[in-house]
Amino acid sequence: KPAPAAAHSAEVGASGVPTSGVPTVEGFKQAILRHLVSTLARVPQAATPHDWWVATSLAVRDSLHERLIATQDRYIKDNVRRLYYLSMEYLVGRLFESNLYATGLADVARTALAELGVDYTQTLDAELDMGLGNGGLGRLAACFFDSLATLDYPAIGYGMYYEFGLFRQEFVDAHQVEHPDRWRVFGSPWEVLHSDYAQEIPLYGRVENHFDDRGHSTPRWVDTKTILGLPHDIAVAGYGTRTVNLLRLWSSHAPDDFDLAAFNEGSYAEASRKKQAGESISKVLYPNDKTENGKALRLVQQYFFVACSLRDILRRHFRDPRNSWANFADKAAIQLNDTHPAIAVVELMRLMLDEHGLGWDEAWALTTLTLSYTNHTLLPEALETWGVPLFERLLPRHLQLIYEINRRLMQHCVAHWPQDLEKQRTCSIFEENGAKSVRMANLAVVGSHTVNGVAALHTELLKRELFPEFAELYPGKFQNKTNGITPRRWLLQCNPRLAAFITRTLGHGDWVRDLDRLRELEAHAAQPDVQREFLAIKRANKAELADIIARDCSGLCVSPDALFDVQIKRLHEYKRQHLNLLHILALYRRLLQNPQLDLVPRVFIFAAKAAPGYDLAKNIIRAINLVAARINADERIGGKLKVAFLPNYRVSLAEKIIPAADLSEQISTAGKEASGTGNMKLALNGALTIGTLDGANVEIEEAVGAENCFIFGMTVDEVAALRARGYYPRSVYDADEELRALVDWIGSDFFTPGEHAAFAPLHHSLLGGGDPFMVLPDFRAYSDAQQKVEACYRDSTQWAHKALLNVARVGRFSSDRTIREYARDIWRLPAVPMA
Ligand code: B1H
Repeated sequence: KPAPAAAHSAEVGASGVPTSGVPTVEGFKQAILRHLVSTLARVPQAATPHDWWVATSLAVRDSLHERLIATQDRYIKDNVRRLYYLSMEYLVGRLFESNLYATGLADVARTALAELGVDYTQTLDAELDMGLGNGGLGRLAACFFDSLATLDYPAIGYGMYYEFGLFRQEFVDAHQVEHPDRWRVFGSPWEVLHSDYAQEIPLYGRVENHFDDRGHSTPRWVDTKTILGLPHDIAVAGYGTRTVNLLRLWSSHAPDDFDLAAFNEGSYAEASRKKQAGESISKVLYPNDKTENGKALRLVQQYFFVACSLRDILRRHFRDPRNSWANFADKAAIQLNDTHPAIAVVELMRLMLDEHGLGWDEAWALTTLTLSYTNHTLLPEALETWGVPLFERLLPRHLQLIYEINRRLMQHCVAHWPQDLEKQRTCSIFEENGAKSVRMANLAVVGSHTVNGVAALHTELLKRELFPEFAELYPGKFQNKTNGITPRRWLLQCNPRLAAFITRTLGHGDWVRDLDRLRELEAHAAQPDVQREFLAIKRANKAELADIIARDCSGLCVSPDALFDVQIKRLHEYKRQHLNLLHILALYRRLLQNPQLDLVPRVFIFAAKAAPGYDLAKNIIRAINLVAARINADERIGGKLKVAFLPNYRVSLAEKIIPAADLSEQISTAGKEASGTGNMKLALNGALTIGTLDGANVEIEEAVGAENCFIFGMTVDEVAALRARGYYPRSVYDADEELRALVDWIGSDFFTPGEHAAFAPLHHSLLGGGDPFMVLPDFRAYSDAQQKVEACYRDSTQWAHKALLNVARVGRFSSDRTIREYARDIWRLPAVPMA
């Protein structure tokens, strides 16, 4: 008999922390079983998939945390410059596989689980998504952290530890119904609570002036209430490196002495009610992607997590005797992910002025040397403003400081535009029309050294349309940083067939850390065997998705040979899911008029959540669901059209849809989608784009070539010109007979027998409501582009060639490229590779 294998391959420890190497299969099996018994008190025979998932995750975490400690030790020892990323949202999804890949344990774990008789897919499907974000903005933050660790950049992500992430969506009678997302009721193996880093945060109260002997007054923020912040740490490991960074997410609590008086008087219930108020702050993620509603709790959330994070940053800085305020800006770069954390401008000033005794000029210099701000949208309804009375009640001292920041800003503006009151007014942090309010975007621009947009077109519009005065006032402050996606999750993990095929074809797997190397695929894209294999992979992925559609869409049966036409994103008018719906209706109508019509069979796949208060978005969901029911049941069209609306769109579902997509719908009104990132994920997985010249679509067309995607519709300038001329949907409607029939159809009871005017909100938005996102004038161009798609898809060789060229040419949309640019141009952040 051979000697039993060692549990670990030997390895030298770092910084006095014993470090084990990658465990052997045998060692890993033992670790799983040990966690099963010691943590879960389970025997293997009784273990559920959830138990196996926890036990395996804990075994992975052993390696993860050793590396985390080693990384952080190194950062501390070398007193490195760090990036601090402030974001209200991290749409992480599942961590099981990404941690397996990052620790190099993927194969070991697969074998170990197999030898234990445990199903791998069932195990990873036991993990609930960490859905602490709404959509693209939150997912971008998650991709950035994958890249930051992979590229060895020292970074800490600060955010909120929501008890409930984005709601779970269900369809009942075709309506969206929301349920709480109880993602952590059973706990999470990925997090660690560090109670010694708790923070106490003041809120409410009032400002008092205290006069010293010489009559100088100092303001004091008094009679505040205190909220306790607890940090929950989640390790984020890089791929192919030993660097492990941290997400530090804050949960809110009432302090221990929350109301001793009430408690001692026996008012236990009253005391615990106050405790609940303390905990409510981090209870739930606001689900209103882009629509601000001025709710006090949301501002409290923003301030709470910013205040906790800045205190944590200062604690870390001053813990090192080598540090002082003099080198603060050398050691910290703080990025604001949209305006949600913009209160950081003021809180950092307040900490320096009121708690550390710095003077205004020094404090302002340090603040603006440290902070930078990313803008993610031009939509006016998403630009945050808070009423001055609300500010006064919650953060009275901050309001005072904003007045002073604004006074100095206005001096600058008056000096720059002595005659132009309008420009001065536009730059003011205060909106004075009607109820006075604080404009967080202006605050963020003024308090940052750099402001960036998220795609070339978006940044141009940012400078030209949203902030032309600031662009003039601060030349050089505005930059572009086109978004990206991590190729680890969005190709290697989600599409193992395509990933293995690429590695085989190129003869290496270096593309996983250097996505530009996909370019080498170009040389193979015209080879028939390569094209055949690509199509076989796509078909296998589509067959898997077909099973999911059958499971999640009440048994709906779709053919993997049909064209899978995919639109997956939040439901918003500007994203124009209703333009897609009009096209579906057009095909259906053409088929009813001519059952012999030779159409390429298509499956239209949707997944989208609507903000719970967004009635029109919910009406569009209902319309798609009811049209789907009607079309899917209509035997006259011989199964040529199917419509599947998958419920509960989330990261883990995206990972199953994207590898199976043939066509990627990116059809927003030009100028409205800041970037888009789903467009990149779909192209990377070999879907062709049908899209407008909006957001990053512009750069995708540039990268893949106009002949390898389907661009249609009005440009930003054409949209503006039509708007200026005066746009009347009625005139487009009158001039296009087919379009007229389709709009009338939506207004009829055809899809809702017995229910009158079910789609009235949608119908009204298209016609009487002025069609604000210009769906009708883009319809004909869209329909024509779809005919080109169809013709191209019939020639599978040609299609495969184009799809392969898409994969080969989208390397620049790796978030590794994006992060390198931020590190170089905005953060001035050196990488710190672990030995
Ligand atoms: C994006 C948001 C957003 N832009 C407010 N703005 C939110 C705004 O909860 N809120 O209050 C939540 C989200 N999200 C998206 O960011 C853009 O629409 C996409 O085009 C872009 O790709 C993504 C990442 O930059």
